[in-house]
Amino acid sequence: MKSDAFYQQEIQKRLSEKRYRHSLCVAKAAAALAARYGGDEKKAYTAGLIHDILKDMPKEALKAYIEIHIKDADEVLLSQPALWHSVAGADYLKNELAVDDTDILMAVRYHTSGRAHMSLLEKIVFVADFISEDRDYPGVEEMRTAAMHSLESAIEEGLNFTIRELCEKRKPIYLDTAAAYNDAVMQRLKQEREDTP
Ligand code: DGI
Ligand code: FE
Ligand code: FE
Repeated sequence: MKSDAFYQQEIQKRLSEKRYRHSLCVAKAAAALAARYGGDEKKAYTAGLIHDILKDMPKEALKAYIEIHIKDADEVLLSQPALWHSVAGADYLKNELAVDDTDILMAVRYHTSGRAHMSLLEKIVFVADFISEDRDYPGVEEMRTAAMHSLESAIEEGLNFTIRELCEKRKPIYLDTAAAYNDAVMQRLKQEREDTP
């Protein structure tokens, strides 16, 4: 593993000004969420910093990278360019940029799709990506409020939003995304049952 200063240079080289700024904002938001929820602030900052490292790689190059390096890529993954940068990014960070921390690699790998049973760091990066300072989509304030309440509520809100958007655009739902949504809802229902006297 190299220093944050090294990774900051590496992302600045590869990303547009806007995407570079987004990465710094996600790093900051992730560290703040880690402080709030008892996570590792340093790892959260690093994971946020590097989560979109391949976001600006041309689509054809990303596709080629996936075909060569990601042996278990399924049909949905191969058909959805929006998912490529996270899957390829984690592989690239591990093999080309000396990232050897599995927690961080998993947080990068699943930051777009989510998955069932995410680790604390995965949840933190997933949510930080939705609420970072540079975000200004309609509903971002509700997401920020949810994130202050619990990571799980923010994850459910985020996935609800993403899945509805995918349906509206007639796009497929990656199975990990569906599983992440079910996991969030089932956890909430279980909690609600326990809270009902
Ligand atoms: O890289 P960012 O823009 O910061 O954010 P991100 O990595 O969360 O990417 C968001 C995009 O990913 C958004 O346009 C929706 C898309 N996406 C998320 N889950 C799925 C998905 N696209 C498909 N096709 N299927 C999914 O399950
Ligand atoms: Fe991303
Ligand atoms: Fe991002």
